[in-house]
Amino acid sequence: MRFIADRVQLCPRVMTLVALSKQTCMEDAMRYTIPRTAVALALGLSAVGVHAADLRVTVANLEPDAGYLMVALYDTPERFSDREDAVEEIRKPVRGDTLAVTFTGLDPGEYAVAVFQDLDGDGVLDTNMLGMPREPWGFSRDATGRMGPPDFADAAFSVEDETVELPIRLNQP
Ligand SMILES: [Ca+2]
Repeated sequence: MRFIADRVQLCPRVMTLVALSKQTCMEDAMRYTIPRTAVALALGLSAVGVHAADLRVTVANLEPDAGYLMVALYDTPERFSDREDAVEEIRKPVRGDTLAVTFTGLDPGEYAVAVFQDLDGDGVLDTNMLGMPREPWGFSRDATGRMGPPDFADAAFSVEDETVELPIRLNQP
């Protein structure tokens, strides 16, 4: 609400929140935009009319300040954990031991996330001769498989029309 109040002060000629919903301030149309979610909150609509949602993945137990965090998002059991079939993959340099990434504009549905920390920066999850990870890894709902990745159903969660907060704790090799 503070956010809206600040913008109203910046735009004294804007008299109603309905006007704000047009996402522009009359005086500074190029400089200030109003996020849809802020408008929805201001109007008490709680994201009514917003069909896409965001997914915020917070990954803990990283090896501090080493390599890259790789977060892959999947939406079907058949394609789960094959990175070429991911809906989207985010790569982010690791700073500290906890890191968050956000997938935006997701359609409602069932999703699962696979994560690993690419310590050597070669873009792949290093494994030993038995196929066991040699770099930190994890899945949504902290699911684990026996001799490979878990089933999609064990890692799956629902996305509807509100932001989903997903914590994942990495397993260390
Ligand atoms: Ca690697």
